[in-house]
Amino acid sequence: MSDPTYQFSRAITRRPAASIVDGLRAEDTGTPDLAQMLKDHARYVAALKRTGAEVIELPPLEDYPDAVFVEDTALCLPQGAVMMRPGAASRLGEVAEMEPTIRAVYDDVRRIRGPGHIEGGDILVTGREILVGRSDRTDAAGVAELAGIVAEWGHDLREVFTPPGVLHFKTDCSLLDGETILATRRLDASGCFEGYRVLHVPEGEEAAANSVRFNDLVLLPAGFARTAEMLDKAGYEVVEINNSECAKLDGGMSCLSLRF
Ligand code: CIR
Repeated sequence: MSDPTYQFSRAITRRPAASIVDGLRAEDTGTPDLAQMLKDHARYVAALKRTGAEVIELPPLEDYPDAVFVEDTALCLPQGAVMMRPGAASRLGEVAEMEPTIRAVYDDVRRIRGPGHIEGGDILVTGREILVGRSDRTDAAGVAELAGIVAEWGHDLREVFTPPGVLHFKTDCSLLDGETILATRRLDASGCFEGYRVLHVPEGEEAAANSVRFNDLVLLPAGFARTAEMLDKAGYEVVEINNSECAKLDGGMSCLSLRF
């Protein structure tokens, strides 16, 4: 039987726009290079397709510099999809840009209407529940509104906390299978993964925690040899993808797609 937490037949991505240089970032570590980002993005899309999935590739949106990070605009579940309400004001308009694509593939589409905020990067769907990390982008009202919607579809939602200074909950963790999570020690120390099997990214490789399990592959940002080796030894098929340019904007592997 297929496991909806990591087995997907489709994904949605959006090509980065030239305006990516204006993307949000916590700290300035240099201007992202669009040409390099486009190459990395193409490799990312190719890896998704390699698993046999269909990838809906959306065109760049110059008006929204962060629109390449599509994950933050929606939550895709087997029963339906929920349009998010980003906490970053400059990203609110990305949701309306995504909605027609979601409506084309889902019959049941709900919306977070507010006043709360919530971004997809703070949501980890596991085999037993939906974990949502409160963060600077996701507040209690946003979590509560989502909890009400997913309860109708039979999902338990648990509110957890993104560590201070970390953009999103999934900046520090990813799902490897329904019961296994790749996480930083700092996030696991909060106790939010009790009862799960947790693999810790080695010290100094915290940025590798934002990976994505997509069918048979784990897409891992390149340059984290010890994490790659650990996952390989644990039996996962790892594909390393350069993430240097998205990393300048606090983005990683999960942010670049919606998967369903
Ligand atoms: C932002 O600050 O919103 C973007 N520069 C990065 C978003 C990354 N998205 C994600 O982790 N899901």
